[in-house]
Amino acid sequence: MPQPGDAVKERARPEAQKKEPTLYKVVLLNDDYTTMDFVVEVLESIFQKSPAEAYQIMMHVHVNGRGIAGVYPWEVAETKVEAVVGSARKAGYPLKAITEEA
Ligand code: TYC
Repeated sequence: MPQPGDAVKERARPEAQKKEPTLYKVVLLNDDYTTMDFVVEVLESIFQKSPAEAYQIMMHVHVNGRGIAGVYPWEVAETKVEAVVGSARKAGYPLKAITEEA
């Protein structure tokens, strides 16, 4: 039977338990050539946004130059960026997405 005070039962560092995994923002950047419709499609298909939210985010990027498409663990964020850039290039658009530590 484990006893109170057994090393394996104790948390060596209680704060380690609380530590969040590092998250990254996927930031969409505005440009003059990618169509609004294409950006909305990207937000719906790659970031699982509703049509209303996708339109809102797209307009935010259009007006402010940049905006957050989503926040994810590093590998997921990098994969989303690759998906955005891949589909944009395939469609002939210069749309850019970057990751930033959240
Ligand atoms: N500015 C683009 C236009 O007027 C639309 C746009 C929005 C492009 C967001 C990129 O990340 C973007 N067609």
